[in-house]
Amino acid sequence: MSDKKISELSCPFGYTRKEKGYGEMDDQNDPVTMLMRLKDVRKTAHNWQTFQSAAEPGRIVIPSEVNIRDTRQIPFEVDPPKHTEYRALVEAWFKRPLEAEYTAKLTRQIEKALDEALQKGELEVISEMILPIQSKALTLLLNTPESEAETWISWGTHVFRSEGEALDAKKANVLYDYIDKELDKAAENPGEDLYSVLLDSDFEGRKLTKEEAKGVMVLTFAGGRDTVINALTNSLAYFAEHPESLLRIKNEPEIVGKAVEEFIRYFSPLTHMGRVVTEDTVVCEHAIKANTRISLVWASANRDETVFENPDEIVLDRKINPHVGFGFSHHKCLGATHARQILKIFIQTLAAKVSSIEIIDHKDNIEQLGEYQRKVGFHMLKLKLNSNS
Ligand code: EMZ
Repeated sequence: MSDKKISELSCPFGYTRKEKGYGEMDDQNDPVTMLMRLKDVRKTAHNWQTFQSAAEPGRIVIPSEVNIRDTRQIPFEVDPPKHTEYRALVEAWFKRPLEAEYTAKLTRQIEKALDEALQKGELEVISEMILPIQSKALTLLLNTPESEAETWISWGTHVFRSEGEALDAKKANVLYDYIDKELDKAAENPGEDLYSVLLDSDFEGRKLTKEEAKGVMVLTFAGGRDTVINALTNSLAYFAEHPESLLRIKNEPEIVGKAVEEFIRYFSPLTHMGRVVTEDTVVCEHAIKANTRISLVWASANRDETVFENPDEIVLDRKINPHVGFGFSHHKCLGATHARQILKIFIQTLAAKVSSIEIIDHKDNIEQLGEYQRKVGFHMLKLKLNSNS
């Protein structure tokens, strides 16, 4: 193995970001101009008139999902003013992770997962601990029985692709069919879960349709799966290589909020997100044609050396941290409150229970974006966790 730390995610965009500010890649014959600088990314995210999200469903995602779904994800693939109304319907629900009861349940789930991992000694953390944590936490967000997580765990880490492979329509259908069935059940027999709440929501003087509710549910399942898994796995690898940081969190628990933001900045679980250009325009002195795509490269913006001091280092208690790891402007991540709580409780619990972590084996998960290669996490990570007590 090389000397390079496995938790180090080097930024492949640095040269392009400094030299010209944009890169280019092809994606299934639908090219993308990638915006690399924080300032451009923020400005463009703001301008929904020229850079729209409400294109053909799946097209603003890179790699494009137009061939594997017809359902529009809501509010993600909608523009203002409709976006504002949809968002208002779900905003309060997605803030529930701040409630004491929710936090207590989430803490219990994570404590149990870490206790089990400590008992095992050596384990493959993604399949045996982190995917289960993500899935069980999702039962809290959806307000469904915890046992539902077993089904979601059986799908693996990414709902739209087979492990390490291209988009897989058959696999995606497993999710769509599942959501259809759950929505039918909720329509027939309403409860207190997100499906029922959505179907009972009023929108523009009528109830939300089943297709709209499905759009919210697909987003909730897909958007918060591999992103949360990568954030947790990368953080764990970091603490394996930085026991002094784990000790610091234990001794200075008040910095955990800052540490969470710094991990999101540094690991940037979602590399970029696209927009479709509605009229001929110019970015970074580069002409862009109407109906082509640009992407907002959050991962590059988060390493912008004109904004962040020592951008390629993890500074646990970084003071000024205007990162865009959860996106920016009206489309900023709806699940961010939930994700932050998971990460925060995970780190606190880890610091309380674990003294050191040994790396046994790993297999990197590397994204290929045209000429750029970016490590986003791991396909496999075998660790041994050692108990504090
Ligand atoms: C979409 C996206 C949302 C997409 C905030 O990101 O996440 C991706 O992982 C999904 O594949 O469908 O939900």
